Amino acid sequence: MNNKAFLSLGTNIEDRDANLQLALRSLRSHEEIKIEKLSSIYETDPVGYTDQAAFLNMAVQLATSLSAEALLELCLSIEQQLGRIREFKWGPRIIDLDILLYNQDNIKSEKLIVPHPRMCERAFVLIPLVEIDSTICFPGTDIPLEDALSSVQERKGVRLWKQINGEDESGLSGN
Ligand code: PH2
Ligand code: MG
Ligand code: MG
Repeated sequence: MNNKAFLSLGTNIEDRDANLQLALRSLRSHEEIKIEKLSSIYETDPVGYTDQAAFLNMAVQLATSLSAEALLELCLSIEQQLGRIREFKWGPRIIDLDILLYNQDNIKSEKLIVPHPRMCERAFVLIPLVEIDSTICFPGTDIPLEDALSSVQERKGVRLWKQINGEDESGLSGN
């Protein structure tokens, strides 16, 4: 499991908390994934298409032996398992699992772009991510993502919703 990846999870269709927990359970149960850290859960104003319900967003740090492409396939299959249908761009979704970072790799294929192309503009991505690791830099640079966050506008649209203590076992056991 010598690859380090960060995912962003998002949902704005009820039961939002249950959707996050089901996605985490699927990730956790995969043999080639170990969840290393969880952010808190944030309630966030919708970005892009604003006439929709508020999201819950969080970030997850994984160790994995899956390639980035295989991790993407897994994310898509978890989305399907939870009943995600093809909605319109930026519209409401039961669950969205996006790969933010995969090691320090820059990946551009037909299916996958890593680092996630819009991550540095999105407070709902950066705030949970920086909570997990305030030292991570944008791949190929020595620019801390914390710095990117300071220039992002919609930080006030991101509110702490459920505090989680970082380690997978502590915050979420019993769910
Ligand atoms: N995801 C989108 C579009 N807009 N807004 C918030 N607050 N959170 C999201 O996860 C989100 C969004 C498309 O993936
Ligand atoms: Mg997605
Ligand atoms: Mg997304």
